[in-house]
Amino acid sequence: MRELVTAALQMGPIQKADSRADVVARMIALLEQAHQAKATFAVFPELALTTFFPRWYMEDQPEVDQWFEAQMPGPDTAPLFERARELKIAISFGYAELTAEGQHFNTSILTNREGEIIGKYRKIHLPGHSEFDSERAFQHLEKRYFLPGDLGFPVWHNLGGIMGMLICNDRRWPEAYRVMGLQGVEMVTLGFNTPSVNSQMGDEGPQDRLFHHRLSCQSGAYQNSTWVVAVAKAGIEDGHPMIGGSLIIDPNGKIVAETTTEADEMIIHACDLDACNFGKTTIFDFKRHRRTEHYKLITERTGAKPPAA
Ligand code: CDT
Repeated sequence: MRELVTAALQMGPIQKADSRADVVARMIALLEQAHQAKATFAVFPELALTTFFPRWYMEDQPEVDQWFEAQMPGPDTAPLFERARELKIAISFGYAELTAEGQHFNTSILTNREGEIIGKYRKIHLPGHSEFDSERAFQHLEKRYFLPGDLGFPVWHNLGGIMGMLICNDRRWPEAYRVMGLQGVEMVTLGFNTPSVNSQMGDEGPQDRLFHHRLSCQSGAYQNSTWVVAVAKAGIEDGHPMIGGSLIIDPNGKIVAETTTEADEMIIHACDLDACNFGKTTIFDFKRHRRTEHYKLITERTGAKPPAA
């Protein structure tokens, strides 16, 4: 048994006017709750430090850059790292990263229990669009503000297991889990900000959005025999609702914990990383069963192309 007591720390809405200091104080309060419940690993959402700013169309680069962190930890986030180090809780959270070279990424980091950053992932599947789209009920401008991640899908030894990260829309792409599955991943963390309504199809509301979210995360877990810890930023940000439904999913694809609110809320589970072994050595023993000679199109072709009639 390799038990990792893991807390998914869902965050309620962050309004445009909320300061980083206010948000970090909320994150520390959640971390204290996780510590009380004996967690040694705590996972926060995508873009945990700010409102989901890609819903706002901006043309002025300094205005855009105010949502980004040029340093991690920086002056605003240092207290979070400090408290995590004192409590000996490893953490993972998402933020908008501005590099020294001026590149912008939607990023997530992973620390050890000493508060040192040991892993970084930059979101690869950026959803949405790059120009103002008057056809949509609201904007989703991730392709405007971020570059696609350039670090691949790495995994890291941490906390006695093998860990990887995805960010939000990545969870809908089976290739993302599989690349980590092929490196033996045992726990995938992912933060998300998912609007409660499809901006291009008003009939698709929160129940459908939650259904697709669970479907994507549960199948990723099952098909790679890994734990998945999916954590929302939820609730209404400046009039824009987002789903909750933070999940801890076991390597069989079953949900073992799920949030019930759209506010700051903790769910926790003692995840036995050895529970990954059965699937990895039987039905999803990749070495024995995968037929890579038939998978070439996966990397050779991006868009679907039906055969000639
Ligand atoms: N943050 C993020 O990736 N959200 C997307 C919304 C997709 S609709 C443009 C998601 O997959 O939940």
